[in-house]
Formats: sequence, structure tokens, C-alpha cells
Amino acid sequence: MGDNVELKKDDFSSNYVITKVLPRKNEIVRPKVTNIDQLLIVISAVPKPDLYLVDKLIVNAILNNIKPILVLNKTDLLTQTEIDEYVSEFSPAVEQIILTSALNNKNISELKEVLKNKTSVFAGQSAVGKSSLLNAIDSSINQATNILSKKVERGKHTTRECTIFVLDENILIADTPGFSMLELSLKHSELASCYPEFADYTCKFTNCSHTNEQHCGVKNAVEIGEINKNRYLRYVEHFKQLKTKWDKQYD
Ligand SMILES: Nc1nc2c(ncn2[C@@H]2O[C@H](COP(=O)(O)OP(=O)(O)OP(=O)(O)O)[C@@H](O)[C@H]2O)c(=O)[nH]1
Ligand SMILES: [Mg+2]
Ligand SMILES: [Zn+2]
Repeated sequence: MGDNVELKKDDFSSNYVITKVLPRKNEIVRPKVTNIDQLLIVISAVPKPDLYLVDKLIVNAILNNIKPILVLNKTDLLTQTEIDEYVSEFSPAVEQIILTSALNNKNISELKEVLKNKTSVFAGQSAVGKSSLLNAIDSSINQATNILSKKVERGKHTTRECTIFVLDENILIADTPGFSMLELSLKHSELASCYPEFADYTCKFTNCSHTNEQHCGVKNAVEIGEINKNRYLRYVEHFKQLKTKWDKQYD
């Protein structure tokens, strides 16, 4: 979804036919979209966010030159301490964090402001409130929403396909189905470059992976509390997984 095309009017039927698909600015596989400016990663109080998934969505966005923005929804169900923790963990990693409640209409106009003159996509787990946020943004949108399954605390996958909405003020915004699986497809050695909070630190070795090496600026920053420890520990896990995959492929 999201391709720009050239059209030609068919002389016989007066219908328009696609004559050419124009080159893509970028493309990601989950959600499957092209030519986007920003990825709005939605997390919420319930279901509890899978932070590994959030990391991977951020990496994929950065890797493809797409701005990652975190939307923390259902703030009506969170304490200020919980909100602050998410903010301190992710604010160095994303362009912006927006704290919303689709239920109480909180910060919906701020969210809409961020969408102006951009092509954006909502992404995240099922039932975090992606469709609810869209419904709150514009009264012409009427996406189906659904409750959380009480038994398994998982969403019911209410949205089944990508839909793009064209709104005033040059807003193009897509709703997408929720998902919980995502595999990174980059080399382990490229991973650190998708962590903006690592960029300010220097290490003894120029190709430092920031995992086992001595005199590592990143590890030191984690120790003195300048880089969020949870984000770093998950980075090491992502790194190991990618390295195992790479080693398997080439042994
Ligand atoms: N308390 C609270 N509930 C919300 C909020 N936003 C959405 N919900 C509820 O969360 C449930 C799921 O919302 P949806 O908008 O369907 O979630 P979704 O992310 O589109 O889910 P999928 O389409 O399955 O990916 C619904 O019952 C909503 O009413 C919020 O800000 N606060
Ligand atoms: Mg939905
Ligand atoms: Zn290092």
C-alpha cells in the first residue's frame, strides 16, 4: 500500500489505467507500506506492550529513513510513574512521544498536528487503540474497534486490512492490522546504527558491537545511567539473535 502511480485515461472505456508504478521512497514489510514519512508506533496500558517489538519497529523505521514516533495510548489507565518510565526509556530513541487517550480525547489535537502534511502509518499490537485513535482524529472515519479478549489479554485483530485515509491539511494516514511478530532483517553489525541514543559515545574499537568489548563508551553510558538500561539489555538480545542468524547462514 502507498505506491505512487501514473495514470492514463483509456480512450474506449474512459476508465483510468495504471501505466507506471513510480520508484518507492521507502518500504517496510510489517506493516506492508511504502512511501511513508512517519511510523506511529502505538503502545498502551493493556495489552501490555512487547518492548522487543517496539524496539524492532523503531529499528525498521530508522533503517528505512522513516521517522519513528511513539504513541502511548490509554493513558487513562496508567499512573504518572508508569508514563514517566516509558517516556524516559524511549524519548532518546524516537522523534517524539505523544501521550494519548482515545477514550478521553486526550492529546488528539496534538496527534493530528503531527500528521499534517505527512504520510503516516499506525502500527502496533492488536487492541492498543489504533483504530480508536483514528476515529477520534476525524469524525468522518468510522473504523470498527473491539474489546480486548479477557481470557488471554490479547487483541481480537479487529482491523483486517490496511486502509489509507485522506484528510484535510494534507494528512494521509493509514490504519493497519495489529501484529505481534516481527523479524529484523539487517546484519548484526548494522544494528547499533539504528540506536540514536548510542551515537554520542565513542569506543576504543571503531567496529565495537557494544556487547563484550573493553572500553566501550556505550556500556559506560549505561553504567552511569546516561543510556536506559532496559533498552540496552534488549539491544544485546537483538544483537545476539541477529548474529546467530548470520552465523548460521554463513557457516
Ligand atoms: N481505556 C481506554 N480504552 C481504549 C482507548 N483507546 C482504545 N480503547 C479500547 O481498546 C479496545 C481496542 O481498540 P481498537 O481501536 O480496536 O484497537 P486496534 O489497535 O485498532 O486493534 P486491531 O485492529 O485489532 O489491531 C477498544 O475496546 C477500545 O474502546 C483509550 O484511550 N483508553
Ligand atoms: Mg484496528
Ligand atoms: Zn562500544
